[in-house]
Order: sequence, then C-alpha cells, then structure tokens
Amino acid sequence: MPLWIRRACRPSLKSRSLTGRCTATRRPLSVNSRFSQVSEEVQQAVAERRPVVALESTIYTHGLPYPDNLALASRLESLVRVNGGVPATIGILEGVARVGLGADELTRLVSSSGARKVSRRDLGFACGMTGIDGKGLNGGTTVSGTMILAHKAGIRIFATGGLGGVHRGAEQTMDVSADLTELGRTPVAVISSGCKSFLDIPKTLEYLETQGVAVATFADGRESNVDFPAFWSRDSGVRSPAVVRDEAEAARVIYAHVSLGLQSGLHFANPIPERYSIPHIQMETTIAQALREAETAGAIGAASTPYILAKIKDLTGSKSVEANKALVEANVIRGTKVAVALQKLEMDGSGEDK
Ligand code: PSU
Ligand code: MN
Repeated sequence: MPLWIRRACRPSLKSRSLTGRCTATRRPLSVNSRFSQVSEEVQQAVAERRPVVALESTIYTHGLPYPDNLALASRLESLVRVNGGVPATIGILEGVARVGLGADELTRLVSSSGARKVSRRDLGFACGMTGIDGKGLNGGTTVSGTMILAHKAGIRIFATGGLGGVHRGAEQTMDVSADLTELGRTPVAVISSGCKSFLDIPKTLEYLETQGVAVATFADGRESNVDFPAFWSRDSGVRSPAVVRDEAEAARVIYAHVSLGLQSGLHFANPIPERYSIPHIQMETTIAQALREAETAGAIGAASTPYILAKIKDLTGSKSVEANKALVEANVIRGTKVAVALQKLEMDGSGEDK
C-alpha cells in the first residue's frame, strides 16, 4: 500500500466519516527538497483530495516548437480547470523537478533550447548536473519521468497524447520504452490515445501484460470489436485486452486496483475523436517511410521517437499535428472526468459497496 494511503487511513477523529469510512486528507510523501518541488496549489489540492491531473512536458520540449508548445500547455491546463480538476504540469527547470509548474516557469521551460528528454534513468542527471553556464539543467519529462514525480506528489491520474512502446525490430535492438516498465512499477493511471503504429502494438500489449499493467480502451459507444487505438487511428487491427464504457467505469477500476494495494499502473486508451482520425492503412505508408529515414539517419535509442515523430510531421503536413492536438485535448478532458469520478468514489465510499 502506498505510504500516502496508510497515512491517510490512520484512524483518528478527523479521518473517519460517520460511516466509519476513511475520508482523511491525503498527504504525499515528502517531496520538497533541493531536487524536487511541488507547487502550493498542487500540494493543497492533493491534501484536500481534489481531482489533480498530471501533464507531461516532453510533448512541449520535444514535440512542438515555441510558442505553439506554450499555447498547447496553457490550453491543456485550462481544460483541466474547466472540467473541475487541478492541473499539475511536470518538468525539470534549472535542475529542480517541479510538479505544478507556474506560468512563468512553464514559459521558461518550453522556450529553452537544449532541454533534455527525461525518463527514469535521466532524473538523477537532470537534477544533479549543471550546464557550462553553471546553471541547473532543463528537461521535459516523458510518461515515465512524469509518472514517478506525479506519484511522489500523491497524484493518481495523468493525461497525455501517446504512450511509448515496444519498437518494431525490438527483438534485435531491445528498444522498449521505459514508459512500459514504469507502468509496471508505479501506481498511476495514464490516459492516452494508445501507441503510434510505428511501434509494434501486439508486442507492446504483451509487454504491458507481463508487467502487470491494467490496460483498457474507452468503448465510446461501441458494443464490440474495440481495438487498442493507434494514436492517429481509432483502429489498429489489434483487439484491446479490456474495455471500459465511460469515465465512471475507469474510476471504479482504479479505485479497486489501488484498494487492492497493487503497485503497478493502469493505462486507459482513449481513441482519437472520429473527425480527426486518419485510417490505420493510410498511416502505414507514411510510417514505413519515416522508419526508413530514421534508419538511414542512424536515429536510435532516445533519439528514435522524436526523430520519427518529426519525420511523420513533415510527411503528413499539418494534418498529423492538428490530429495530435485534438487527441491530447480529448485525453485531458477524459482524464479530468476520471479524476473527478475517482474523487467521488473516494469521498462517498460507494466503490466499497460494489
Ligand atoms: N509518443 C507520442 N508522443 C510523444 C511521446 C511518445 O505519440 O510525445 C513521448 C512521450 O513523452 C513518451 C516518450 O513518454 O515519447 C517515449 O519515448 P521513448 O520511446 O524514447 O521511450
Ligand atoms: Mn527507446
């Protein structure tokens, strides 16, 4: 059981509702240090058990140019707020891992050149080293880096565009995103539009199963044949291992998962809104070309995903960028609704009666 639950459930007059259910405020692990800071707003929202939604920053530092990235970052934060949540954008600014970047901090991060891409392995470097100017480093946190910092701050819900995965040819390269192992060890629910199909989706789902990650796709009104989505495409040719009807159902799964003390994460895939979706078959040609160009350029390891994404952007013109923005917005709205539904379950304990 995560420490914050244990602490929150210590019996005391304050921590028991009339029904005897635990309604205490939730205290995160000690997070404020020289290397990590949680904003006042996020700390308070977590303590008051309000629905907090984590947002990553690699999509800004490595996905979009300035100032488009800043516009998207502000828009995503306001979407969380108008849907009843508290946003917590996460990233590394001058050597400090920040949960809940303020407007000025966010601008400094997304406008800086040379920000690193920070997954679990990079956190110590990003916070421990300095640049040639003697200042701390900047970094955009990936799904993996963001999950770690969100969890430390007591946040359970995280919305983003897409998840890393097992790369095609991984049997040779061993290129498996750290996002997948993070999902295996960190109890945070990630809402995204699945994996881009330049990855190997069947292997990604196999790997997530091995890691003990709960994976489901939002049905969006579909009765059967729900595919795990492939980012720009609602279909992928690969059936989703599980399906949830709506945000309330996703919240019930999270509530049960956390109550059982499971330490692994969850992934809820939200298919791209229909009017922006690009058919799976159509994307395949573009992807094949982007992969060939990445191979020729020798873009491997951490450089591989950003390189392929930039190539696909060149090849599809603005279409993929528009679709990208539309889907991340839809995911953030969904993620916030899940967080609101989860808060409701926790507050009235209705999940326990099921
Ligand atoms: N997939 C996308 N968009 C992204 C990423 C993945 O569709 O921006 C980013 C995320 O930050 C993700 C990271 O966590 O790339 C995965 O990189 P890698 O494949 O190197 O693990
Ligand atoms: Mn990789």
